[in-house]
Amino acid sequence: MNIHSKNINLEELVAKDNAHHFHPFTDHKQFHADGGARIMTHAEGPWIWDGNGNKMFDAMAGLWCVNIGYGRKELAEAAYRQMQDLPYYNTFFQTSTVPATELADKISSLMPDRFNHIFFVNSGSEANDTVVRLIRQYWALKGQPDRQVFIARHRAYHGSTIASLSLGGMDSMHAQGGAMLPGVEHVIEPDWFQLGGDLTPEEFGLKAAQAVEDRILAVGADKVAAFIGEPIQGAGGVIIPPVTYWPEVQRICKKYGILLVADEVICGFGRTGNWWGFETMGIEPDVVPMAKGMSSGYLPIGAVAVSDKITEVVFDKGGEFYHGYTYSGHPASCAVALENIRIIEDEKLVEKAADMAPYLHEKMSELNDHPIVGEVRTKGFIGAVELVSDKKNRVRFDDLGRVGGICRNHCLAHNLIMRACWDTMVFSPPLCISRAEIDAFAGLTRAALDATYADVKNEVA
Ligand code: PXG
Repeated sequence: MNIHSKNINLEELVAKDNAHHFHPFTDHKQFHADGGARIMTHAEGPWIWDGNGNKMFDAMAGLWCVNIGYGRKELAEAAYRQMQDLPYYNTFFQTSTVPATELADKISSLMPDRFNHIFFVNSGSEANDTVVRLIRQYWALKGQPDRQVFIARHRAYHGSTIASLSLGGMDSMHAQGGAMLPGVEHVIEPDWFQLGGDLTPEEFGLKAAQAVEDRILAVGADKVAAFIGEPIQGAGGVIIPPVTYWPEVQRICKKYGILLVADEVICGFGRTGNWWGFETMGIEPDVVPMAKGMSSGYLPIGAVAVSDKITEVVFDKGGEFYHGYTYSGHPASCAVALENIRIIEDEKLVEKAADMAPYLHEKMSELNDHPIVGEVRTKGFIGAVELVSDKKNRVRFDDLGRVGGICRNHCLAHNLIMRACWDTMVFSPPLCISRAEIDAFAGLTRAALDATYADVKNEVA
């Protein structure tokens, strides 16, 4: 490994960061009181090093995105080559670049036949803003301009721009910044562990799907544009729906002629053991926003795959669609995404992840014997560990998120990076990890759970 950031002055960097860096999703008062940023310097495979030389297992693959793992020079070389040829040109006004065109063709080839057009963006948030504008335009062109409403779920995460935030179902985010986009309705999330009560998962899946139909009827079916959902909700706590849920939601959308949007920003590019989460969950979407694993996070890029049903209307009747970004189809990002996809295909990373998934499940499920673990669930290479005070009755600790925070800190102290979504510990490691690395991950998780248990023992039933 050729480390260019080895000789940094850590103290000086942290001071500069405290003085000038406004971080996303950060309580700055707390952050500065805690001593400031952990500066990451280099990484290889699933391992990442900080400025103090700590080698950490990155069970989050960055922010659910570094699917091929860190340190793949081929991607750096693809960007270098492209930047020498053509660092930038736009894709507006009847122009394109070699990698943008090649990537549209490639992504289309990875999807079901009906997805023949790919709109490029720079992030998952932009992808979902594009979804809203495109679908509303589609219905207007179809002569049904009243179809404006999007149905989404509580605890969904679709991004942080106004439209994508409005689609998301995070109450704490909605509480900041005033009015949300009108015309978004939220229904219950298919989270059996938290909301299932005495129902079986299968019964609860049908109940959660019924909430979609109830809301369609309450709003008026002729006013609903689309249902949007992550095949597996990520930031909401890796909510893997019961098997009954998605087929029923699909049936309901078809019944009322409502478009279905599968947000593949986390689930896409192999995360669930197939190329797409909609394959894993048996969904037939009309529109598919994607990002993250598209370039494994090496450069920012996202896209919206649009099915023929929609392009036929929008292309034929719509004239110019007044939408796009300066960096839509950025050539360097497209070149990197193409190289990322080449690696996933050539190294059969999706197939390998599917083959390795039962082992990941088995090792992590061993944690089910732990006194504060209420459930371990996984699907492909995404999963969660539920922290509870009473295993038998699925009872949470008081002050939701507190024990998750304690556990996350113990993970970090054990050189393990896991996210706490309230009291749900979540993981989505790179797809390339070995059995030995899974063993190491499960071992570190148990150590962090033991340390957490020691802190909260007197609260456990
Ligand atoms: N859709 C889904 C399903 C996502 O998970 C976005 C859209 C938005 O993507 P961008 O690229 O605009 O961030 C996401 C992003 C977390 C966390 O804390 C998760 C995301 C982003 C930031 C933090 O788990 N997911």
